[in-house]
Amino acid sequence: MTITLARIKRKAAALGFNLCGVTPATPSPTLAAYLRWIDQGMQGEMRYLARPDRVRRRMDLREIMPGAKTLIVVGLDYYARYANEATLNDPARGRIAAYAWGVDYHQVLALRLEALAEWLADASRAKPAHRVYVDTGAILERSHGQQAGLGFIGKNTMLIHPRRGGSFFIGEIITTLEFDAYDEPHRETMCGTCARCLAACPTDAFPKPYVLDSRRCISYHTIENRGWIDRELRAGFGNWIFGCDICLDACPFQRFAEETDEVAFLPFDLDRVAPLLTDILMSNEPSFRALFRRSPVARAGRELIVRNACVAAGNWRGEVAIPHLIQLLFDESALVRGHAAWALWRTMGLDSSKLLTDLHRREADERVRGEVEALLA
Ligand code: B12
Repeated sequence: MTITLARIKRKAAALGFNLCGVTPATPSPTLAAYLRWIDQGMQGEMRYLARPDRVRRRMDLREIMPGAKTLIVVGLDYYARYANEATLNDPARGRIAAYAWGVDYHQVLALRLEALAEWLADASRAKPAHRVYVDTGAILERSHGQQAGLGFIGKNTMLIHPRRGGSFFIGEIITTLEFDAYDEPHRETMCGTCARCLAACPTDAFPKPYVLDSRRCISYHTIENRGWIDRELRAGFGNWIFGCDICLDACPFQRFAEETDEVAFLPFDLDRVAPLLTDILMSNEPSFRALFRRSPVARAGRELIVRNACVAAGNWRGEVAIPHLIQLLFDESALVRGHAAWALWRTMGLDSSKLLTDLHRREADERVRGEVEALLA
């Protein structure tokens, strides 16, 4: 039996999805842009994005699933109003990007997409093969989303719906089922001359519109980069400790964003949104796990988040952080010791010289020694 677009959209809406579109499983029209991005190394340390097998899959979806005919792309809003801007921007707090305030979206979307795929198999009576993807798949989700009519690609590279903004997750079903009709692609872009997102980025992560250089992006560094954060970039991080919403929030279409109906994405306390930096700086493994229980932040692990909190503390320059930062000069992680040294230098200035000289004297790790030498120079 043929499934009409209206029918699958009704089912997707019944499963809680806010957007749904259907498009042929043809290669993404922005493939060339992706290949240029990889060529220029803009993926940073996210090496999986450049792996030849992953590149091949992006070029031909049948590499993922032989016989793939159709992509069903869905969007699920995560926008929530929890705290006011003053609290979110309080430099004594570490700010978490809104997409990570609730529970992990991968699970929420994947379960619903499986339910949609099951319904599709029953309703079509065709027993199509399918694959469900949320984020982790080797496909250009935003570009396929635009092709399926979900929205346009903004200069900040986000997929944006003209009447709901860009705070929605994307997921898809790749299926062997062929549809009689497909959705029209959305207009490619609606940014016009607006460039607010590009101007708002404090680390200048956009070399040009529609292109994000991960190596300068706060979101990339605070979530994906497990190594040292360039000293030159740190001051631009403000109080972000996990992800960043600046280029998204700067977009005028964000004013249309409505609070999500999805309780799973609503935070249940301020610690999931903007925890006190001192709570993070003084955390050990068990207290870190307790602080971020059931939050996607927990997956990043203590070392990474304490490193990020040191950067935020260096931007805050709050005296109450000093004892915790001094304690972190003895942390077992070199990454943490090095970033704590930077934060102390920013907070205490020359008064930190003795602490840093002592650290240099006892330090075995080359990177930490190099960091201290650069600061004292
Ligand atoms: C790697 C990755 C990141 C990296 C790199 C981001 C990037 N812009 O490339 C980092 C860690 C920085 C990141 C950050 C974020 N991410 Co992310 N990320 C991904 C992932 C896994 C792959 C993206 C990718 O392939 N990038 C390579 C670039 C080249 O491709 P692209 O982003 O699609 O960009 C396209 C446009 O630039 C377009 N293009 C190029 N030139 C031109 C010119 C014109 C005129 C036009 C119209 C288009 C155009 O072509 C490109 C190729 O399709 C996707 C999931 C997926 N599989 O797609 C999620 C995904 C893109 N991320 C998502 C989210 C929510 C975020 C954050 C908002 C999280 C946060 N708050 O911190 C930020 C947003 C930062 C930003 N502005 O992109 C969502 C986006 C949802 C949406 N509505 O757009 C996705 C789709 C995950 C999901 N399933 O929901 N992310």
